[in-house]
Amino acid sequence: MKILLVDDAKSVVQVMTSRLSSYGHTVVHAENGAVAVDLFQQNAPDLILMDVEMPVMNGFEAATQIRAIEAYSQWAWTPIIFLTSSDTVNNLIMAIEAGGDDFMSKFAPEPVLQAKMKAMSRIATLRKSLSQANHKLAEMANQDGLTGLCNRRSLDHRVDSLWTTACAAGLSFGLLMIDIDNFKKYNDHYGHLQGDQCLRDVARALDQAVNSFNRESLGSDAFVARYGGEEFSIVLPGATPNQLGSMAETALQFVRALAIAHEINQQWGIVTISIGAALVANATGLPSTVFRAADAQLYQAKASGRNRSAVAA
Ligand code: GH3
Ligand code: MG
Ligand code: MG
Ligand code: MG
Repeated sequence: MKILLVDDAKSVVQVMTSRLSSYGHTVVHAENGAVAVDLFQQNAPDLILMDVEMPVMNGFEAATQIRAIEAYSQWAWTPIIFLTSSDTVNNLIMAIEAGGDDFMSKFAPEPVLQAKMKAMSRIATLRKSLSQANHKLAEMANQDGLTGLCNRRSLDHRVDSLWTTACAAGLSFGLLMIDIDNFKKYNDHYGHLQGDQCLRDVARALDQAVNSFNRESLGSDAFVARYGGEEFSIVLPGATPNQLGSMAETALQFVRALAIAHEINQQWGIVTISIGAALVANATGLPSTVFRAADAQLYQAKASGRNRSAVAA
């Protein structure tokens, strides 16, 4: 484990450091609570051993500050064991109230320290795998299982937040609604498994189109999501009308360049998409306005022949 040892008494630090190191742990030392809070942020330790009485900032105050910092990130809870010279009931209560997890005498016999460190190592290992699993779950909850793009849930969430920012700052907001042409026929002709593969390939092409757009329009943070079925959305926060049109053109070309055979897609013989594009110059009200406008354009693109984009003037 990486242990943050906080104590102002040199003799205690010397003994504890040599014992903990001999059990295979790495020790980072802070001489008071204020230094401990800094080192905690820099080092992300697995365990904190914290003295109570110290100059500048005592251990209870430092623990309170560390818990306040942890409150900003999910699943963060570093075990804190207070080191005390007196095992009074009052000290125990104060320690738990300050966010401590346990309480140990500085003069505890070595086997006690060793046993406690063994238990803490188990917790540290468990904590790491739990946190990894939770991050993985959070990622999966926002990802479309078939294509790996942002899913609808994540799209709604990101649009809400970007829209709020755009409204507050008076920024523009662009949206492309994309629909694969004659995809029902594709499934009927080639089967659903190949249909799934086609969706993955189109998703990857759209993602590459967005990445290339972002590289060219420096600082742009456009992203693509699977809206549902064979429909995708590209969100363009802060876009200009030119950028909106150029993003639509790039997306059309990237999908055409895949050259996926689709014998019964009108005269083209390959998979194509239609795009409806809309832009609000000054975001205000609800984002559904721009979704409706893009949908209306998508309808136009389909009605006027497919394999093209229609951009709201
Ligand atoms: P249009 O050019 O007017 O958009 O015609 P279309 O055939 O693409 O549109 P329609 O809405 O009639 O059909 C969409 C098809 O997309 C029907 C549905 O089976 C298929 N689809 C939706 N989600 C999936 C999926 O996850 N996998 C596969 N293989 N097909 C899907
Ligand atoms: Mg002290
Ligand atoms: Mg559709
Ligand atoms: Mg379609």
